[in-house]
Amino acid sequence: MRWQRLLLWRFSRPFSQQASTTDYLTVHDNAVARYAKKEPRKNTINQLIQFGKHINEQKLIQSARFVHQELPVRLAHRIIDLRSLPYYVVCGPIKRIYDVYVEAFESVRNFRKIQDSADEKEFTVLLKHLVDESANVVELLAHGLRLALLKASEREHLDLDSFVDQMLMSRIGRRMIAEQHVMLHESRPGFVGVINTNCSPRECLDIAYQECSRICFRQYGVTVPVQIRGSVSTIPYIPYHLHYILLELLKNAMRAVVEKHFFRSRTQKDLLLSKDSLPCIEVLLTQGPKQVTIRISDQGGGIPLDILPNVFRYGFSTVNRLREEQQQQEGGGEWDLLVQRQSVDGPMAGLGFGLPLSKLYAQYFGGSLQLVSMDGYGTDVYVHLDRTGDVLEGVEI
Ligand code: ADP
Ligand code: K
Ligand code: MG
Repeated sequence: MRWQRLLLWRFSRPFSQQASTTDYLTVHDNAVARYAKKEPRKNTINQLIQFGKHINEQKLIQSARFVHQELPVRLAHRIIDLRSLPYYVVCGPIKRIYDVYVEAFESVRNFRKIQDSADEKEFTVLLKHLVDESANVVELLAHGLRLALLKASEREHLDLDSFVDQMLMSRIGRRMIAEQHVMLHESRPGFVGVINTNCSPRECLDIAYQECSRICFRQYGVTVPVQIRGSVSTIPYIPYHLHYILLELLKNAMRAVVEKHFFRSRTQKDLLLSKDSLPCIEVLLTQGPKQVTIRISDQGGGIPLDILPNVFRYGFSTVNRLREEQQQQEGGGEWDLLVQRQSVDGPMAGLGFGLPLSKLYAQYFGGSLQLVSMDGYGTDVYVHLDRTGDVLEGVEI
């Protein structure tokens, strides 16, 4: 039975339609094995800035050559990882990710040697295409994980967290090197590729707050005020990494505050009262010689002790649980109506990737993320970011 499944798994790979012979698979397998033996070449933010500062044709060709060699190495490790998963995990959405990776691996690997500007331009088009193709990998992973965990409950204890950690850490890196090359073509003031040489945590916070307020208002019909204290200097950083972290943390904080202080009030009168008296989310910005720290404190009631060990697990969310609890209670009134508006895949919460993925983004360039819950009162999250730009990129390739 097992070998039949393995055969099915092997022969259902893409390209098997184009060359449905074992020859193709052997060539492909050998290539994956060969690339997976190579070590990745990591960079620091400062090295990337240094390289891309005064960009010219020759440097673009050099950059393209780097990506041309580096992407298949990083992809090969993940392809091997995906193959080591149990068969029932790799069907459905995770199989689609596997196909995307194999296709990316083959198309980059088979791209001709980059010798001149024409090659470089064509390669850049391919990179843009690959970045677009992989845009929904996180959603696929979340979906695949849910299905796998459902199936696994009947079979065995399945812990995919470190696998997902590696997948996503590697993805952050691959995206970064691909987009860095693509964006080196565009000159934006203050930017070298995707890196903002003077990225302002305060500005990122303002932007994330505005976006979060919009999402929160759409979801609950109310937003939570934020009070910001302290100031920090700018850092060389990739703004979308910081944006992801701040948006996810603010969403979590706002959701907790709204659910504790707003929806728990039962009557219309209470609702109107509590709308204006929601406790602020407090953000503190500080810096030391090597790090910038952002602390986000909310008074959303903290995290119950039985839930706390799970919050950094991929796919873990209390969104469903709340809905179930609510359905058990009679006459939820306004609360019922508003909870119904909250879709599981909605942007406010529910995917269960916010905390663990924010932590990965923080760690990618040498930072960290810690959560401290004060049960019954609120939650503090500390984000530490390197401000030197001298830390090598992520631990996983
Ligand atoms: P999601 O927000 O999609 O549920 P996250 O990974 O962002 O996934 O968070 C996981 C869970 O941790 C949340 O569902 C919530 O129960 C809990 N949590 C996270 N941040 C807070 C917070 N600031 N206050 C209370 N609970 C929180
Ligand atoms: K989670
Ligand atoms: Mg969240």
